[in-house]
Amino acid sequence: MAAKKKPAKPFNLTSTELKKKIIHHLHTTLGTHEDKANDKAWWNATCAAVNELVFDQLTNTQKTHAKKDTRAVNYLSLEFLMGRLLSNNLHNLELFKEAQSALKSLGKDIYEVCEEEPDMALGNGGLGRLAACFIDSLATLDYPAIGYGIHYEHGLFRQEFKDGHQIERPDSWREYGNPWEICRPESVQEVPLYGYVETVIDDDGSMRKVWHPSRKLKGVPWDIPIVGYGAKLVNVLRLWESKPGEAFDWDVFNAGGYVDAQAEKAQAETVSKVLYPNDSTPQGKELRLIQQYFFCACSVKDIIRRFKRANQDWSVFPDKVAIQLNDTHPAVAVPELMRILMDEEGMNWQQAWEISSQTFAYTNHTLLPEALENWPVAMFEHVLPRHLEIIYEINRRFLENEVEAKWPGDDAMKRKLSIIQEGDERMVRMAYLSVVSSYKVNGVAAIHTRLVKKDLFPEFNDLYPEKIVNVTNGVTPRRWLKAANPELAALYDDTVGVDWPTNLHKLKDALPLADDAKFQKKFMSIKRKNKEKLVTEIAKLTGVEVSADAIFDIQIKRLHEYKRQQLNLIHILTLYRRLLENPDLDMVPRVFIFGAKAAPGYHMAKQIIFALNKIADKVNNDNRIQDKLKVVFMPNYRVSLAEKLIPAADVSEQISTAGLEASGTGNMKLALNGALTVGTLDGANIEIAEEVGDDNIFIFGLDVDQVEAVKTNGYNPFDYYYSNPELKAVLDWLDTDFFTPGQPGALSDIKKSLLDWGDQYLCLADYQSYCDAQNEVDVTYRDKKLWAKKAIINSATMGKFNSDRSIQDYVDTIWHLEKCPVKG
Ligand code: GL9
Repeated sequence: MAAKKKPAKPFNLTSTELKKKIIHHLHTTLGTHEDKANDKAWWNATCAAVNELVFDQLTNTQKTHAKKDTRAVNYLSLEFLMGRLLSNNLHNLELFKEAQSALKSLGKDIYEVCEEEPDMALGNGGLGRLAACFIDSLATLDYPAIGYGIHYEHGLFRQEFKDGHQIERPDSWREYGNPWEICRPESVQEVPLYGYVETVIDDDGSMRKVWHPSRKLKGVPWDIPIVGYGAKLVNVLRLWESKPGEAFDWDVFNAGGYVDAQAEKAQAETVSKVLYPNDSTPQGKELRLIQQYFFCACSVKDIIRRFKRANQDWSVFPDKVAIQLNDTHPAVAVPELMRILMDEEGMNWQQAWEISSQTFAYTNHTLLPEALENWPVAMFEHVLPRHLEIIYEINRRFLENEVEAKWPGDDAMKRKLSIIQEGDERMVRMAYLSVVSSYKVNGVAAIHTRLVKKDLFPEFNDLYPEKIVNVTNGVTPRRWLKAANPELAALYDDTVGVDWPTNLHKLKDALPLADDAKFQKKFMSIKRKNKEKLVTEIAKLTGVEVSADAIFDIQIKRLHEYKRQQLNLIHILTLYRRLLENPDLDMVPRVFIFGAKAAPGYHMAKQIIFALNKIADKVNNDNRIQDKLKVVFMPNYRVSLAEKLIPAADVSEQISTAGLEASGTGNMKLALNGALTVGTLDGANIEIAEEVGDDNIFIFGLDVDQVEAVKTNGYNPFDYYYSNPELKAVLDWLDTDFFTPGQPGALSDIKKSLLDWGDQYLCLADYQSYCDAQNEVDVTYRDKKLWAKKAIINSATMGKFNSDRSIQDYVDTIWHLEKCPVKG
């Protein structure tokens, strides 16, 4: 199959021209020269050279969008997990090769230069990374869009291990500045907080509410250009930094109250200081609510400012503006818009609600009950008194009109659906507020959406039968294949043509070659090279020596009991035990690789990390087992590390309890890079299985219906413990001091959680089935040709999981945007 001719590049820059630009910036922007510059300076100079092109195109885009005033989506998210930008921007500008040879001629290796970039880790995990993939796709597809978030000074903590325990260290991604961002002081916004609400009766007898806030913050916007693939369009990610507002007491400062004034300043700046590191369990902390309100208030005002530039007629607001709530975190934007429309623009409730309820849409990302955000009413009232009033009124009208009409006289139903949860401590249910106030609600994978309708919001689904829709997640193939796995990308270029990065279904054209010995060899030798690179990285980061001949079996994701790293752990112990009993056991050598951060306050998650580290110590240093088993826990898992791990994976672990992983996105990235999934019928695994076919995935364990049945019938983990001697032996091992010499019981909590504490996530119920699936992996891997075929099929059938497809689904079912291309 011949490769297609490449379309014209967005910038026709030769490597010599690019080199000139880099040197120019080294001299004039960095104030250094070739003999003195370190890699950091070269990185900065290369970024500056890239920015010359990007900023121009950003200005073009903004001019075009302002002139055409087309409908845009505003993606509100407390998290954007961007990772590094240089390599990605170079790929999207189609200048990576040119930059590579420019730097090479300067004696620099582009990959080493790219390593200088700190990750922009302004997110916790899947939800934040999804937002990053989505803004890439929006720009690539020529849709007008803005991402709004917080300019955290410290992103997700840096993880270190001390004696096997996780230690959290501050992340300072922009300690020495960040070349990608532009401060926009001309678009600063003011954010009121606290205080009280006054009811004013005007002369004509009408009533008005006036909020008298007692504090004001200032929101300073920082813009990060988002370059679409082909660089036709450059959208922005606008991140707000908090500063003391105008009300800041300069008089106190001048009167000698230097320390007090500084303290107040520090408090204001605290709001955007740090990302909350919680994965799925919100903390009811006042600062978190203030963070949410702070960025929503700034963003809503900014949206209105942009709207007013071209419009006088408020009724067209919902035609021009879509606001997507990335989970309930930005839900306070709803009462904020209502407040502005009524209290500042003078609309009545009807008019304001008409606009607001046609503007917002909400994405639900999880069914975990503990993840649903509920704010104490008392705290809400203290911080946002006017917003609480508005929420009460939204609730009153919802209950008295809609719920009453559907279930007349049913007070139990009203209590059940009320946005305000009654009880000892009254709570605002942010998910209910979001559902009531949005014109569409979506889940993130087919099964997840089904469960959102059936279990999470069944009454809302009866009340609004068209409202809940599915948009299955996706990942950007530019970062996760083209940039992360350049050799596989080049193989696809040669095999299916060069337009797969925007039309991932094209990879299917490689399917007829899945059986072709020559193609298999090429495909697997790329995998081999990626594994060898990872071998070096593992040695560098952990000191553990592993062989690229082994199966690389990878589980990378946040550490959470529902994701069941502990199930992986007990299977590893099972293999270890078998090997100790029979060192000549015939098994394909396996390296189990983990990457995961635990929420700092999540005890069991931290215990699991500790246990895996201790088991790794023991296993990796046990000569008896002849290197057949290795365990590696890579510290500080993050986007840039994922980019090294994913291309080197043979096996992808996606083993959550069925019904609990809303979608997953790592599952898509790993399969796209030719890993075979060992997984449950959960989240997007189900859709992955549909694409690759049942023969090309190792499915095990209970499905959603069986999980439900087991739970209703009364699950008893001891039944499995007593009936499975191998399982019993492995769990009992955790009570000894075998892995923690001198500290018996140091790993006992894991056993307890799987037995005494009820094994909430049904690890023991799925244990045997998991071991069997893992045995299948071993058997299959021995047949090199068969494995290669399956790996190729996995990669080549991932077209559906392109985030461009997700975005097009959002556009078709929720946002209804029109493309607005920009000329160069
Ligand atoms: C998550 C889900 O748990 C994932 O299954 C899903 O793929 C992503 C994106 O939709 O959203 N919801 C959630 O709260 N997180 C997710 O990853 N958590 C984090 O981002 C830490």
